Amino acid sequence: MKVLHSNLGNRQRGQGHNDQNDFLGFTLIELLVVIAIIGVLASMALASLNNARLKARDARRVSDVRQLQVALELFYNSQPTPEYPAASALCDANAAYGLEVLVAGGFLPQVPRDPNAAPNCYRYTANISSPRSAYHLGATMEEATNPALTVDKDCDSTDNNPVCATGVSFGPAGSAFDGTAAAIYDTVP
Ligand SMILES: [Ca+2]
Ligand SMILES: [Ca+2]
Repeated sequence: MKVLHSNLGNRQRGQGHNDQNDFLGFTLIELLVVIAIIGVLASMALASLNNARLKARDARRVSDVRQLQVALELFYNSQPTPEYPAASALCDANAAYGLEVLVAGGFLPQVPRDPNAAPNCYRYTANISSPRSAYHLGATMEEATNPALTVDKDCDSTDNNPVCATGVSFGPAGSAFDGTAAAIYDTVP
């Protein structure tokens, strides 16, 4: 009985030892694989999340610009002599780039700003002749391949094609507000 008990104890210890080896072998190899897989999946999920956020910000930019366009038309038609607001600053993330009058006139609850922090901003400029009959409004997109960029109104200071209004002080060729510059979503009346 004593011998049997001893053998049983040895077998149990031996079995425990083997299980421990198996268990350790399993974890050391498999754990590394699992960690690597989790790492890859996590980085993929993070990249996907960042991309979704980027697209959401660009969608908001297009929406903001269109909302501004509606308000600009309401302002234009409300003036004794129809005209668009004068531009006070091309790109000022802290000011309302000349469009505070849209809020003061009750055409907008507030002037929308770029969803990213300064120095990102929407850009607005109007022709300086009176009455101001044309403007150029734009937002810088984060996604260079955003579909909105294929249907926007690209134009710059040298562009005389029909979508551009003569007399509007667009940014010089190659500048951040050059309508043909990459990733600027441009609109005109
Ligand atoms: Ca374009
Ligand atoms: Ca453009």
